Amino acid sequence: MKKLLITGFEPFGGDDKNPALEAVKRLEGLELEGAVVVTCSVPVVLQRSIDTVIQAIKTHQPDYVVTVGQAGGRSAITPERVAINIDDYRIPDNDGHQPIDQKVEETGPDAYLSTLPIKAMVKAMQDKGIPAQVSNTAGTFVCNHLFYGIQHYLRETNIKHGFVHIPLMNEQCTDGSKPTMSLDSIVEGLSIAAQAIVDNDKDINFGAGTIC
Ligand code: PCA
Repeated sequence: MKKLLITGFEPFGGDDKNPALEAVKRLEGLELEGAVVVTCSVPVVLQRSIDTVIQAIKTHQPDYVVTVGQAGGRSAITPERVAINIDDYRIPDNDGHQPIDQKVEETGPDAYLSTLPIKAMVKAMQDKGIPAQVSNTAGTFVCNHLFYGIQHYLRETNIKHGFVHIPLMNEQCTDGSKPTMSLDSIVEGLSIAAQAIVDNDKDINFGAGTIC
């Protein structure tokens, strides 16, 4: 039986909830076909985010790692394609760090690509009626920082990792000014994406690019 570690960020930026953490609580112990899900919560803090996930990897010895965070303003579940070696925080993290134009890893490459089958994940979610898209930017805040840091840590292993951004939950924005999704749909989407990861050693060839 394979193991899939799914991590969820804590609330940040003055919010009292983060859909990533709420979703991860519901996903703990989920039995997929051929894998079981384990989870952990992650502080929205520069280095501690990476240290927390590395510790969970050491504890659980997973085959796959999916790190998940909130992207307020997105209307779909978005597996990220690329992590960049830049911290440029528009707001402080939960411990008050606000790096501007600093590297995540001083000696690391400019970018790492996700090693998850992002297109298979997107197609599986779309096929089951969950809005999903490939994203080509994880931003320059703690989500990108964690995505980059874990890719760097896992670079010489067979453990696959990628980051997924999810929309706000319905109750986080009730005035209609931002797109939202129900927690049930977010959890269903992440479960479908998790199964697609286990089912697809190699990604599928499926057009999901964007034109600016
Ligand atoms: N989203 C933020 C950090 C934590 C989270 O859930 C981001 O996109 O960087």
